[in-house]
Amino acid sequence: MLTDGPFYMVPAPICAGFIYLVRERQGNMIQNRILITSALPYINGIKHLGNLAGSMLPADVYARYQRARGREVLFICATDEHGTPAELAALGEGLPVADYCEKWWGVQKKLSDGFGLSFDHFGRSSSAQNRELTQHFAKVLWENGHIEERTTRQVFSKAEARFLPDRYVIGTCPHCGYDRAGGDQCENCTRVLDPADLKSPRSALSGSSEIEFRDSKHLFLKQSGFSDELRAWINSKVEWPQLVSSIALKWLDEGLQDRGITRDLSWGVPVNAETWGRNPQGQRPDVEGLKGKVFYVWFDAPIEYIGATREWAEAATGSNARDWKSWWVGEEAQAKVRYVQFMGKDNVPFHTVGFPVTMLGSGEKWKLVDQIKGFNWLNYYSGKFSTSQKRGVFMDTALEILPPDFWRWYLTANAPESSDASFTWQHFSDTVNKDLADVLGNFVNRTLKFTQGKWGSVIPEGGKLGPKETKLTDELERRFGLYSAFLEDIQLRKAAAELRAIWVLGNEYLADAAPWTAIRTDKDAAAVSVRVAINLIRLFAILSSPVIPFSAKAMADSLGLAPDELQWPKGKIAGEISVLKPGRTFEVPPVLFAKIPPEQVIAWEARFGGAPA
Ligand code: B3M
Ligand code: ZN
Repeated sequence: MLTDGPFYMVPAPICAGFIYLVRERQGNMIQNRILITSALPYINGIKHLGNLAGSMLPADVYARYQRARGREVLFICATDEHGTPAELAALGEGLPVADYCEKWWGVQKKLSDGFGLSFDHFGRSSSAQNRELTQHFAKVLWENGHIEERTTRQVFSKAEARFLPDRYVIGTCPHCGYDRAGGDQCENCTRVLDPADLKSPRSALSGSSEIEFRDSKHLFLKQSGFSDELRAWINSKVEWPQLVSSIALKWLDEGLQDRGITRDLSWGVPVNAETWGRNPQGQRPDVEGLKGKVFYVWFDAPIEYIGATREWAEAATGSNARDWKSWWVGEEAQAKVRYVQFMGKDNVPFHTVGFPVTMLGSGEKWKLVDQIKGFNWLNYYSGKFSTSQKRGVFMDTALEILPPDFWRWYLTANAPESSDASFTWQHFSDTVNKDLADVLGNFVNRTLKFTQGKWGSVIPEGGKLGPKETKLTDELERRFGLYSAFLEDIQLRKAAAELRAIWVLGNEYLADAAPWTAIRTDKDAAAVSVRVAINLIRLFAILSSPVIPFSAKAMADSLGLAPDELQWPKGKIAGEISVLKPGRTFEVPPVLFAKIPPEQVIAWEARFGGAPA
């Protein structure tokens, strides 16, 4: 089913059967460079497991898989640093906002390393590269006539003596009636809003409804003119998950609104209208009126995907020189790059409308996204994880209490793909105890311990492969095909289920071959089965590496595997069970996955709060 060539077939399960989609082709071109971006975590504070599960982790699993397949991958992430929340959080910590961002970038970088998130670059949206790109896009959009100046009424809070950014105005959503809708977006119905749309507006900072609208000059991106082009583009993306296309199309169906892209703030990318030329109507921008404004955080944040690529390229020197443009712009990028984005569902509109309009309106050949993997919410029990209320498990505490692979496994196997998912401590411990400790860990440890006890730390010789092994490799072949196909198609729950089923095959094989019994009567038969089982450990290390890279490495290290012995299977799986030959030594690793005892679950429930009352 899968081939190593540039074309491969992806089974997409529909009803009872499969349809096969051919990937990596666009026209006659082969897209064999894979650009992967994860939604950019906002700078303020430590991200919770829901953030991790809905963008960074799945993007990492996919990046690791694609690298394992030998494809050229560029995996980009960054902190999203502009906007009022950063300003306010910095104020709260008594730090200048630039220092605040520097500090929290460091914290987030360390945590993402701790989880094994294998970004090629983890950048910062406040970088010089992003500033320059953002200003470039604004200039060409203006000169092409896609940006318009408008005098808008802005919310001014008398109590705070400042303009209030959109999301710090809350009120009742005009569409669904939710009474805590933000001035930028209603979190209940996901519609994008303008503060002026809200009924009964008030300040989210002080609660004061003593607010007034004042005139202020702002720039608007004329998205409405792109409706038809966007609709045709979205409709051409037959492989987008339904969650993503339906959100994208809902926006178009409601009629695209032009979007304000500047703010009355001090922290952000400055609007430098003095460098802009005339628009098609021959007008110059109102340089005076735009002085002191910055671009809206959602205008510069997606541009940071490009900015971070440039940061990555410019960090390399000499013979390591890297080129960012070939990933992002021009004929080569269009032809050879497959661009995949990962994000939570609330971020979809900005990636299917705002960012594409920025790129298309530039008139330059920027690379648009090919596939968007959107996620539903991971809830904590039946409520939301909440950064502001500190509800749920956060990336730092998660790593303090357990190794990263426990989280990586659970969050992949329970990815909130087709609907929202819920984290509970009981479900978490049941999952990792069963899948990781009982199935995988147990297989590795008992295989190596038994072998060591009978033959020493050496793969034994003797015996021949027979029908048991044929049955095993036939089943492995089938499951391996499905596993690869689900990873290719970014269906993570299904991929994890196949990986677990592959581990189970190892245990079933051992139970069937029962070397501990066979050894009494037929030492050769016992030798064959432990040799095969040790080869399965190697295969499991390779196949598990996208999801649980740390444990995969521990398994590989116990067998002393060299990089060329850790290649993703290319030919028939049958060949994979005889790679490690008799005479080769190994070490028994320390217990790979310690079980979580029931009393620990109770203790964590008490510490982190269980079901909301
Ligand atoms: N920073 C996610 C959020 O804060 C946002 C993603 C930006 S992706 C360009 O909701
Ligand atoms: Zn609403």
